[in-house]
Amino acid sequence: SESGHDVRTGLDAASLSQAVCDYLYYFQGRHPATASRNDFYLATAYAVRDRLFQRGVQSLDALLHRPDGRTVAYLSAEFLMGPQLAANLVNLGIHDAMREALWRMDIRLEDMIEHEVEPGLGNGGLGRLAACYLDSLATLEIPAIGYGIRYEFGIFSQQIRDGWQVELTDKWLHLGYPWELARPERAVAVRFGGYTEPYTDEDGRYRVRWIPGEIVKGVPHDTPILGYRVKTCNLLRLWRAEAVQTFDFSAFNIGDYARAVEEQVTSETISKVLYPNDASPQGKALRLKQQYFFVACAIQDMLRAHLRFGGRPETFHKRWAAQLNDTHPTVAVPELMRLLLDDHGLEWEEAWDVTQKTFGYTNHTLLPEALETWPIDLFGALLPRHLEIVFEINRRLCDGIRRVYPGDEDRVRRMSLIEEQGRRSLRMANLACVGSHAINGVAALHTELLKSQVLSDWVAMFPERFCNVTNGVTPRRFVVVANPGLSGLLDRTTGDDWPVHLDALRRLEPHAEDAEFRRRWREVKRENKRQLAAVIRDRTGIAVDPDSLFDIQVKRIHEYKRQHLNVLHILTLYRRLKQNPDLDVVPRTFVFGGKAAPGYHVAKLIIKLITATGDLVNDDPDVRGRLKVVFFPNFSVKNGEMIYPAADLSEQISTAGQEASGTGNMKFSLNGALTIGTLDGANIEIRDEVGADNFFLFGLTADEVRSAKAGGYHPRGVYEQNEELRAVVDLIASGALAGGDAALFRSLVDGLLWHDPFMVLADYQSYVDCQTRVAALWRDPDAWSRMSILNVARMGKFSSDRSIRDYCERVWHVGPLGVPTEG
Ligand code: DL6
Repeated sequence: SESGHDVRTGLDAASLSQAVCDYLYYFQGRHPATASRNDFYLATAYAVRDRLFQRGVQSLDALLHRPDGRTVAYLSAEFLMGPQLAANLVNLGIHDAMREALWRMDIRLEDMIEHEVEPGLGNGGLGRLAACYLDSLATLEIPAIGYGIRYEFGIFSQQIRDGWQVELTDKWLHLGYPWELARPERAVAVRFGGYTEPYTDEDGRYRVRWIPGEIVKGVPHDTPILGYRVKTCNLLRLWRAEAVQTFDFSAFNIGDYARAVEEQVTSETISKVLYPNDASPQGKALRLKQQYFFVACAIQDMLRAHLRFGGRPETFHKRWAAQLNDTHPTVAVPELMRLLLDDHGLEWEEAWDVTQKTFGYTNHTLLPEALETWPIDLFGALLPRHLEIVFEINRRLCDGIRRVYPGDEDRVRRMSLIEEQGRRSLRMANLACVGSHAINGVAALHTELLKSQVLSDWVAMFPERFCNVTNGVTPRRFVVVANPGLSGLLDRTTGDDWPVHLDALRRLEPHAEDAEFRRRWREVKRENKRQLAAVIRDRTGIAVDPDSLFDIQVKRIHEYKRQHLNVLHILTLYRRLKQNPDLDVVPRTFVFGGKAAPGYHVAKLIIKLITATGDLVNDDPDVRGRLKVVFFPNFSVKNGEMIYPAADLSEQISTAGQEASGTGNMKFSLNGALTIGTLDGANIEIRDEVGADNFFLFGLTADEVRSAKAGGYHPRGVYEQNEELRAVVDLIASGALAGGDAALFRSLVDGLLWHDPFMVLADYQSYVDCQTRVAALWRDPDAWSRMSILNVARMGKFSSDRSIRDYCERVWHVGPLGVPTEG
């Protein structure tokens, strides 16, 4: 109310202003006159959080009153949530009210938003997808909890020094993280190591108990996840590892202070840091400990809730639908079995039925190095009881295979949960497949390749388990929050329901023919580019022209994503200009961003190649500023929100068959960028939707890549037969980009010439030709805008709301639960 009484719940500027003031005074002990920017940011966040928790309590209450529905548990080692303030204001519908509230205190909301540090608890696509899905689950009013790890240090923060990536520790908790609430009273115990022993229970049944060697406490930290303009507020519950006994007084009393805190230090190590590898897991014991830690916490939490509300162990699956986000949480399968068998006394068949009905498994990559395996000795030492259960699952699985395929021992070997070659190891993807009732890939092509290649044996035996769910992204964060200019224009043109009915953007189509509308469309883009140019100037010192074509590739740095193919094109243009400085080229700003795994040398060298290309090109007098190459440091969700809206051209140029889906491709297109891309991942479906005429396609197909490789691909031959390619590769090899040091990029060049596993040279000419078509279209601004408008108009399919509806229907069999208005 205007009187300011609704200090915890009011949504008007007066209440909000009062709430922020109260927090400053009574929670932080600050006077507005002396409060720092961080003080104001925290007070603002707390005021918003009150309104979230109010809805969270109501949502839980609604759930309690209808205890028969299923709740989704999204199990994920990564959640890349991004900044929370602006997104929560938008979802609450109080962005303007809060701006006004702060303005009354002489504070700019933009400064608060800018000040926020994001929790980088993920590497890339997989973690960000989990965050988009939480947003959609809440928006669709589906009861859900995201379970994961509260890493003290998330993904490293990236600096560029002398053109190289330098990793700094991420300090997201440094100034306090106001969005979460620790719930120490909800802590659970997690056991590791030790041994098992058989015993006979009072009914004379054979049972097993696990005597652990170590016990760690998992403390939940809850972040409320509010849907867009609905009352449903779900939870992200991240677990922090702590010592059970934080202080060993017996050790302390005899003066051994160091040993007294030792247990605490080792326990807390579990949730200390996110492994910064995007697609190739390190077989580190600590990583397995992390995986079991959060999964054990989650399953205990789920089982506790189920039993508390009157459920029985054998109906667990009727309450919970649990999704395995890749294989990282797969130890949940033997963990649920263990609890049902050992703690609740179910028979094997019954426990297995419950387990399979509970889990679904999403695969996110075909890269062979990403298929997780754990050495049996390591797994058994850490989880001795789980290993026994895995062996029994495997025994039954192999028996089943032999029944269906008598004599086919090769098949048994391939499908076995245990890899017997070399160091015996446990194949997590096979465990996920056998333990789940549903298995899905993340785009149509990816699912097809999974079915025909990596998991073909599983398809043959369990065809009914397989389905596709193409990824999606949340239009709230990636358009409403990130691109207010475009959002306003869309609201005015199509009505304001598109953030929750993205198909409504189809209404834009007729406006593509309206010259005045196209002019306004360009104005929005131009303003976004102007803003990005200012930030680029600020962070890199490079001046770029907002009127040039912004050609952008932001994503993890990986050979299969082929940032170096992009560089070959840039150097091609550069050489043409050197040969003829008067050549009429389209002025372009090439922006790259993305992190390389710290141990991935080639990826780090590619970053150096990009920055070296910038050094060569940016100030060359012959170029006359027409080409600029920028490496935007520390790509993150927050930086992405600035970058996607400013793009003209989206680079989605992975080798066909390699990118499972991609989601950046969707974020760009939704913000009006045109895509240059291969027939890979979700690019294929994007092109199907926007129309082949509105998509710049190049390169080999996945089939062609396979046959080219089977037929003996000779990249050296491609190089020798293409004069321009040869000149560009020679330029890199010459040391001209490395101050004359011909050795610097030698390994990269040799890799391309002699192996080129990702077909960079094979796709070079097709890519360069396609870029020529891009340039030609750019010269016709009306044609470009028309295409850009049609791209946005036809992106409805790629809302994560659609993906979540698909999961609900095909995998989880759950429906929405509305929260009553009065609660
Ligand atoms: O499904 C989300 C995302 C896809 O869009 C990307 O194509 C894919 O590379 C990514 N995978 C990972 C690494 N996964 N593992 N394991 O992030 O998933």
